[in-house]
Amino acid sequence: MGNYYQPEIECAPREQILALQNERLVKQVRNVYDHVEYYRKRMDEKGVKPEDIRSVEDLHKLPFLTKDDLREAYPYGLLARPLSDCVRIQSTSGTTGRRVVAFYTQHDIDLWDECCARAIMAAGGTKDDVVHVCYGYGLFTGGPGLNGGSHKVGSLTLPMSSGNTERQIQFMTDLGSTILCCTPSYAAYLAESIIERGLRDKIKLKAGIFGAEAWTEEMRHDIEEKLGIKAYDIYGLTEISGPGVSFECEEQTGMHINEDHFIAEVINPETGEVLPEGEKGELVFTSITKEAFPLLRYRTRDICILSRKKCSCGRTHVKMTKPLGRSDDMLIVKGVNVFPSQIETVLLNKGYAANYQIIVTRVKNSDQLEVQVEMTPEMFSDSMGEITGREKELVDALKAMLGIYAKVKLVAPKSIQRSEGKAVRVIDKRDLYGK
Ligand code: DLL
Repeated sequence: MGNYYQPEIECAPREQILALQNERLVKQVRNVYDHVEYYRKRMDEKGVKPEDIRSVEDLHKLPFLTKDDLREAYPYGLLARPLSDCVRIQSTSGTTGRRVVAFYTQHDIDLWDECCARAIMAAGGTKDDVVHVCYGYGLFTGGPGLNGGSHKVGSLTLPMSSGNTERQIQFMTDLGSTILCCTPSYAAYLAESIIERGLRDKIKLKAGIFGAEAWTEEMRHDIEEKLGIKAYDIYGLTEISGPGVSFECEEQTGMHINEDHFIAEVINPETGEVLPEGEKGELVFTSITKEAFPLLRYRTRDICILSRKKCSCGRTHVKMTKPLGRSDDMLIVKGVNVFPSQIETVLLNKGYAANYQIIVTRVKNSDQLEVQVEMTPEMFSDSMGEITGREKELVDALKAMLGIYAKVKLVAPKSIQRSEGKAVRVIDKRDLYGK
């Protein structure tokens, strides 16, 4: 028997989930049409009436919503409840420089917390756990989301927020934290710091719940080994609530999407056509239980694949792969598509830690790709010959993976600035789209 927060819904038969989705979708469409002018206008423009949407099968008739719509409607244009019913806002971390503000009623917060509680219990969490949350607290959804989930489970919650690594480690050892929640890049940094201080035997961690940024399987193994834990992925976005839109179970073959709250579709990002299960495309969500800020057919720009294969954990909700890239962050270097995760895979395979930066410039109309990589302390050497040899090895491995030349510069351990939130992996200096 697995460890579930709401087994009756997490493991419900497919027909039951579908019936719930149909009922909630019909209500939500009517609700936004009646209460949100922005939706009414968009639906009228497309010639769709609420009564045209009778089940999930009709979802494709609705217009998509994008980040541009959110910006256009900023701040209150998509609110479906009076502001006096709202109790909270959260906002995106702004890694792409665009802010989005999402609103929540108390009921929205409760449901969001439940989604995070499902994720914590899927990672083995119980009321006896000490949940160490070092996602940022504040406008970012990471801290508040996992904090709320941990309360629902009844675990002892340490609302650490990000930063101050000394203090993180001290609380972790003194209070015996058992579940660590933070970005994978911060988990890797904490792991390094714990080992450096010789405290690996003093920590009691058993699991980690890491998300909010892309990370590879190689990075997962690295963190698992260094901290002696099982590392679970968690996915979400501010617009749809925050962390806990989907989460990994012990099978670790994708993340279960909380389908009683969010309907997932995968589309061709070029044409908008809905793709069949198993095909790779852009993930689109419809929130069917949100009161304050319900988004219909919201384009996430995250590229993934959905799967309804039976899961050994007993959960019946559809699974998504880790985001395999974004339809808008893929780098095109010398005409070749480059995903930062491909570069990370090469580095970790060659024994480097995930401390690197990708710098793209354009010199005389020619793209230049440079990867700066930190050496591990064991690799660090004064011998130029040794360093040059290592750089050449990486150049060849990157060429094999990407098909193009990337200059490699090895730098001293700890010289690339650490992030307490999302790591800045790519510096694109080309100004491709104008300022
Ligand atoms: O990052 C919410 C979150 C907090 C998720 C804590 C997980 C843990 P935003 O700042 O709005 O929200 O960024 C959302 O981050 O569209 C993805 O591109 C990326 N992302 C989120 N989780 C993952 C993940 C939070 N597990 C955007 N793997 C999303 C890869 C992720 N990318």
